[in-house]
Amino acid sequence: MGQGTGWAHPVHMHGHTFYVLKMGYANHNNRTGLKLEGNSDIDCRGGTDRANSWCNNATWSNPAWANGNVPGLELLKPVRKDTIIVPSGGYVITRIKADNPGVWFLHCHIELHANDGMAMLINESFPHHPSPPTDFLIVIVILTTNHNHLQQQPLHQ
Ligand SMILES: [Cu+2]
Repeated sequence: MGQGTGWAHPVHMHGHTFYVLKMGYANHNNRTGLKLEGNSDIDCRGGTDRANSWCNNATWSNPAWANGNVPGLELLKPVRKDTIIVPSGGYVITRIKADNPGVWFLHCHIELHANDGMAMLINESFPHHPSPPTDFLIVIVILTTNHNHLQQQPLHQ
């Protein structure tokens, strides 16, 4: 959406399969197939108009859709997947049954995108994680591209 539009993203989730409840697509020219604008269900916000926004603060255009009150959800026979193509200028609504404790990676399967930050961890196991020891050593790894090597800096808390 917005400035970042142009790519579809094969988003993959570890630890689960998910149910696809709804997909929204960009508006296209029916004759040429060219994309005209992103799906109007999404408000990119971010203090700028849609064309100049990176859509990093998105919400539903219709505030009545908040809290899962989205019309048109397929709740009876949703498709089950572990990867889905999120269309350029569109969106996908999924849900999981949180019955597999762990910290699960959710990411774009285009490696460049995942490395650029299109990835997150979903923690469904907070109650199962012990506290770290008080003398736990934290190591920060800094990857430098100009010298093509790793630097490690130990950091004590
Ligand atoms: Cu991607």
